[in-house]
Amino acid sequence: MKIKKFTANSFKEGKARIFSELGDDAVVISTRSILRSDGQEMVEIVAAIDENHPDSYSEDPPSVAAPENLQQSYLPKKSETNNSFSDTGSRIYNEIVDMKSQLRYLSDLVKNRQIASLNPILLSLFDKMSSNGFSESDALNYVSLLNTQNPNITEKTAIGVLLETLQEDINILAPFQKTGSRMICAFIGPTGSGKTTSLVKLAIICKIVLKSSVLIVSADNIKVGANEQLESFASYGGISFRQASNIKDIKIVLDTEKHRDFIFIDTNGRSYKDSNGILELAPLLDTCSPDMTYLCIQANYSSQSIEAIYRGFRKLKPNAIILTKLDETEKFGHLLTVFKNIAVPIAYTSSGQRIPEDIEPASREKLAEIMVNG
Ligand SMILES: Nc1nc2c(ncn2[C@@H]2O[C@H](COP(=O)(O)OP(=O)(O)O)[C@@H](O)[C@H]2O)c(=O)[nH]1
Ligand SMILES: [Mg+2]
Repeated sequence: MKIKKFTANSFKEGKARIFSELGDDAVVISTRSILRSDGQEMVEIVAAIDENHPDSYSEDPPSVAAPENLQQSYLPKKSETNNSFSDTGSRIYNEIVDMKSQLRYLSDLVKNRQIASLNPILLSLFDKMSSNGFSESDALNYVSLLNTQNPNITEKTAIGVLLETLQEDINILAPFQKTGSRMICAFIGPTGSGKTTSLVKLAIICKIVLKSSVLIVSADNIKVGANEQLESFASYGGISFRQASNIKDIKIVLDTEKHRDFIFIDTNGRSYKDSNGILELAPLLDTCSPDMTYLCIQANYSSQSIEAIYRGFRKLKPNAIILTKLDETEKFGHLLTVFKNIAVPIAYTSSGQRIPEDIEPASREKLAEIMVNG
């Protein structure tokens, strides 16, 4: 297969050159709009031709090595070329690929035009957001909004309005309070996501600040040393501790600890990819029927991973998220995708290992601030 990159003034011109140079069976693989250094908009098209195809234009060796998957997914297989039905199929397929490329080209074009229409202040804000982890399209959506509101906006006002707009998109949950009846809180999430540490931090805060009667229960019977670790944390905070290695134990604990204000239940970490493993926790949670189930997620994961973790644990019906390891997170703009795509609010943020200091109720202001300014 031969792959070649073309740069042209328009998509139409580029396609004409592709067909004249590579032949009628050339396939457009990708298209993007680019800006030349003199500001001229150009289109860059990557096209390919299967040299095994009977109509292929040349016997020359390929100028660029073609990845295996491109050969498999974009071009008709050689055996199919003798079959008119397959020919029609591959022609339709090529047209779809072509249309998708054109759509991508058009969306790039719109994006480049939007960027070009920004004044220098909004352009530098767009750059700042992009380098702080926002996706290009999110950054552009927000600054374009500012552009339409007031084209002569100052930097200070722009940042102020941006922070306010972002805050509206951040869904948070107020910290829990003593309610007068027993509150059961379960902590779930991937291994190492900070479940045990967050649980102990909150348990100590409940005991000291809310002057509550608190019990910590370890239902983590997989991780070696998990019970001992939690027991020593509990004793460090002067908090009662019980272990429950099965559903029967949990029932006994809940029946005999009715006088508590709070019961905090620690669970085993599970990989978000292990849906069976996650579902194994369901009977435990059904038995406890927690008032709150906190899903602990590390903020330093990519937005795709965070969303995948949420999707993995969604079956256990978490009510809120505890975002952990903010202190080990480089950029925060990616969290916007999380706030927009995950229906569950953020309850707490954790920014360190110190118990109990390094946890606080989620704050829209602080989250928006770190997203924009790092
Ligand atoms: N830097 C940092 N470390 C944390 C934070 N939360 C938890 N950790 C550490 O991450 C490790 C795993 O935490 P742990 O609570 O045991 O995770 P679990 O497996 O989900 O229970 C421990 O070393 C914790 O001290 C945080 O917010 N920041
Ligand atoms: Mg743990």
